[in-house]
Amino acid sequence: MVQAGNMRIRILFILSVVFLFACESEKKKVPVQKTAPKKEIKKLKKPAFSSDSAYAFIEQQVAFGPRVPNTEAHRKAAAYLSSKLENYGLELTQQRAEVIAFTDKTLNIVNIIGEYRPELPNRVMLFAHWDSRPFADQDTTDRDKPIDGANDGGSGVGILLEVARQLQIQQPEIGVDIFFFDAEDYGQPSNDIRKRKRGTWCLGSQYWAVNPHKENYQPNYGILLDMVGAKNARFTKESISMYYAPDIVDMVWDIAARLGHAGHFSMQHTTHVGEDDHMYINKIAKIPSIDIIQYDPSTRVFAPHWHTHADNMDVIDKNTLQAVGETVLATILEEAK
Ligand code: AHN
Ligand code: ZN
Repeated sequence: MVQAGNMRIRILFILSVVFLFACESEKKKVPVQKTAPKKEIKKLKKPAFSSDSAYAFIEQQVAFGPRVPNTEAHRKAAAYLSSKLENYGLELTQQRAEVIAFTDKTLNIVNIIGEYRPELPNRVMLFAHWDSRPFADQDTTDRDKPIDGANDGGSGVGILLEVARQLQIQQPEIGVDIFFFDAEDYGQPSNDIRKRKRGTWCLGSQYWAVNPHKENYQPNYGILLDMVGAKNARFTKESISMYYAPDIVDMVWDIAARLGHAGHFSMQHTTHVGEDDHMYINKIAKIPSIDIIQYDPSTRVFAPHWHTHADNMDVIDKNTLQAVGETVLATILEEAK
C-alpha cells in the first residue's frame, strides 16, 4: 500500500516535470512562430541576356509589316529569321508546307528550326510562333486588317533570337532546338459567321508534330513563349501545361523566383485559355511542353491589346523581356549541369 502510493507520487512527479519542460519549450517556440516561416529561396546567378537586343529583334520583325502567310512581308521575315539563326551558328532547317486555313485558302507556310549542338542527346526544345494575325477581330476599328503582332508573335521570337545569340557566346554543354512555328494565329475568330471548324489554330506546329523534321526527335521537354513582352505581364500556370508537364512548370517558375522574377511568374493557376502550339507538341509529338503566356485571371483576357491594332511596339517593355529571357536561359544552363 505504502509502496503503491509512493509509486503514484513518483509517476506524478515525473509527469509534471515532463509537462513543465514541454511548456518551457512551447514558450521558447512562440516568438519564432510569430513570424511566418520564411521559405529559403536559393538565389540563382543571373545569366547574361540583353533585353536591348531582344527588343531590336522585335522591332526588325515588325518593320517588315504584318507577317501574314502568302505575303511579301512574310517571305522577307522568313529569310531574316533563317539567316539570323544561321549566323549564330545553329543548324538551319526550313520546313515548307501547304496548309488549308479555315477560309479554305491554301497557305504557304515555313517552320524555321535552328539546332544548337545537334549531336548532343541531352536537349531542350524552345518555341514561339512567328506569324502575325491577319485580322484584328478583337478591335473596334479596321477589324479586317492584319496586326503588327509585336507582342503576339514578335516577342517570343525576339527573346529566342537573343537566346540563340547568347548560346553562341556562352557555349553551354547542352543541345537546344529553337523552333519558329508558322500560321499559329490564322485561327477562326469566335465572332465568325461561318460554321465552326476545329483545329484552325497552330497550323505550323500541327504540321510539324505529324511530320517532324528528324526521326526519333525526343528532347527532355519544350518551352513555348507566347506574348512575353508586354509591360507588367503576368504569366499564370496555364492549364494545358499543368496537365501534361506540371513538374516542368514548377521547375521553370521556381527558377524565375530564384532570379527575382516572382512578380511576373505568378503562382496562380488558370483554367482553359484556348489551344496553343504546345497542345499539339504534347498531344501528337508527345514532348512534355509548357506555355509561358500572359493571362489575367481577373479580366479573363490575355491582354487588352490582344488581337487588336494596339499590339504594336508601344506595348513592348524591356523589363518583361529581361525577366523571361533570363528565366529561359537559366533553365537551359541548369539543365546543362
Ligand atoms: C486561342 O485563342 C484559341 N488560343 C490562344 C493562343 C494564341 C493566339 N496565342 C496567340 N494568339
Ligand atoms: Zn494571337
